[in-house]
Amino acid sequence: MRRRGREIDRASFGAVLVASLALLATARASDEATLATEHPKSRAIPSRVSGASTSASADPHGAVTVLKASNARFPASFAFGVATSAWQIEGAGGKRPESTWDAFAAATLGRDAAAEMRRGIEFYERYEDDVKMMSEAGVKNFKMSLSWPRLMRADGTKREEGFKFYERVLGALRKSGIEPHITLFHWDTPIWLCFANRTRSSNGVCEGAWARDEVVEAFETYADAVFERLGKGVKYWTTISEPKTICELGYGAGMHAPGRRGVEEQLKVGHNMLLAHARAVALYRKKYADLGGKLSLNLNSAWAEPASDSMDDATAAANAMDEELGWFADPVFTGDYPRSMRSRLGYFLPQFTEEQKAQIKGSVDFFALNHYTSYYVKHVPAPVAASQLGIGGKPQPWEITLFAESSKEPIGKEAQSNWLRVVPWGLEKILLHIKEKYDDPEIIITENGVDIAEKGDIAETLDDSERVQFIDAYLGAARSAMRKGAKVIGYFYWSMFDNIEWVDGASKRFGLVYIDYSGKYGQKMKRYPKKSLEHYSAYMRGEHAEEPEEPEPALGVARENNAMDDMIASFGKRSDGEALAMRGLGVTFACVFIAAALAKRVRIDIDDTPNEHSGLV
Ligand code: GBH
Repeated sequence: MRRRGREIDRASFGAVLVASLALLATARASDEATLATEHPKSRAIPSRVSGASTSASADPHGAVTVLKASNARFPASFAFGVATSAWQIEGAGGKRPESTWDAFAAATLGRDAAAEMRRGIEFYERYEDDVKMMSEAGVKNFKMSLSWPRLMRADGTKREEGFKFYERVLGALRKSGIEPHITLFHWDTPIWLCFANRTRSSNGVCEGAWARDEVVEAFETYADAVFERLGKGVKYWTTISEPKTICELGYGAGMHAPGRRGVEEQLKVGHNMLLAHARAVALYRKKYADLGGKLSLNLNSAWAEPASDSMDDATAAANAMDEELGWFADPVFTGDYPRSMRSRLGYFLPQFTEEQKAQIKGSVDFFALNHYTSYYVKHVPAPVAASQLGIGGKPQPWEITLFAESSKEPIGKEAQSNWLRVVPWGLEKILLHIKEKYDDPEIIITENGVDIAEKGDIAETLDDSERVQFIDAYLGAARSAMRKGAKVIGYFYWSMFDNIEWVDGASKRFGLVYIDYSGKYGQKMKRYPKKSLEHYSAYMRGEHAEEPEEPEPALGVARENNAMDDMIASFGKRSDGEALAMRGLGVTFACVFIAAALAKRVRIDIDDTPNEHSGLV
């Protein structure tokens, strides 16, 4: 009888275990719904042509699934925030001296337009109300940049008025329990950096700014002043926002300030930015380590998807990722530019000295990614005629061309800006690419957002369901990458407010909050929350946070004994193993309990020596 009792015990245990595992698997499957059903199935991108060591595998874990937004749950520690930048919101209040953007706007758009842009959204005057609005919306993390010309004079002295302003802003944020994430430089170069002797030349044309070597030291002096005066209590810093955009548009294509055009110069500018970044980080680590902040630089990159299954397109896409992301990410992680860039750009690409390499390598504490969109990449043999360039296509000597359309279909729905296609699965792919290629760093998505054109009246514009869907879909994609092992620790929506969208001025609207630019002076700039603010607030308030883990029942089973974890983990994908194992362990304990209870009851029916099997488990 005793024997029979034991057999039933085992059978019950097995049955309950199998049933529980099946339930567990079903629960997981229902978490994941394919939101973007028509994304191309993943294609592996081979190693770079020139034979650099790591391969840029697009998706090492098979097809991309995007977690359905309503189901997306984030770890309680995940940082949700909103982003802005100084020139786009502050305005020139406080007698802010001129930056290259003020001069460029005046030169290209005319004085009236430039004067409007110099008002920003009047954050300088209205910051208290704006911080209050953020606080009420549940904002816990605020990414802002500092205006370099507001803080430093040409002779290297500090502008007190500027520092006082940011002290007030940081004070207001602190009082509201909002964590500041500060970017030292988001495109608004002091105008004095344009000129050799730091005074304006007679024709006023910018003679270099970031192309001039002295910028590196000027940036270090600026960073030093900021760390010293504003560094206390600031835990997250980035030095330079989107060096690639500044190089390509400001110094390559001449479409952004300071409006210069030159292939060689843009590479030189990128080089100086890397040197300036590394110097600022080294300075912080040496002089301000006790402040305990983490530093990085914001790298923007689209995801480059091969336009076809051909080897040529796959290679072109891998090269495109080297230029989109590797141009700046490779140096800060490995100490030098991607080999594919070196082999194709040759002497155009400057060299680092060994000492510089050592300083640049490892100069980030986390990966700060700005990501908005994805493109198809087709192989186009150089030289490329300007007319052949797709959206985002690059001038000579790049052979990479990015296309918003494949031969058959657009890669995603077009936003208000034609460069921005809504492609949530691209975010998952780029996060996994970063994990694979840059040794699994912690990643903060420091910008992601969408612009939507103004509709008939304000009420209609405020009803921005497309933005709500965008946020859910992109966050779902981020969560999906996290489930596959990417260490994403934060996400910032760009932007909290509609703002001055560089050359496009007030016309492009990325905000969670609508700014009314119309009306008479004195009545303008009123703030109206959009539907998306309320929606995103739920994330920021923690309503999408995962339930805390159940405490383990005290059964005297040592946690290190994880053979069962392994077995259960093997039911999921390898990279999901750890998360699964944690849940699996809980289920296992439950199974064991149920099995023990069942066994006990059965045994009582068939055998009346109840205490004999008490050592079952
Ligand atoms: C962000 O960059 C900026 O950091 C932010 O200031 C800005 O408000 C936000 O974009 C929205 O535009 O004109 O076809 O050559 C995002 C990365 C890189 C996207 C340059 C647009 C230009 C495409 N940007 N890109 S095109």
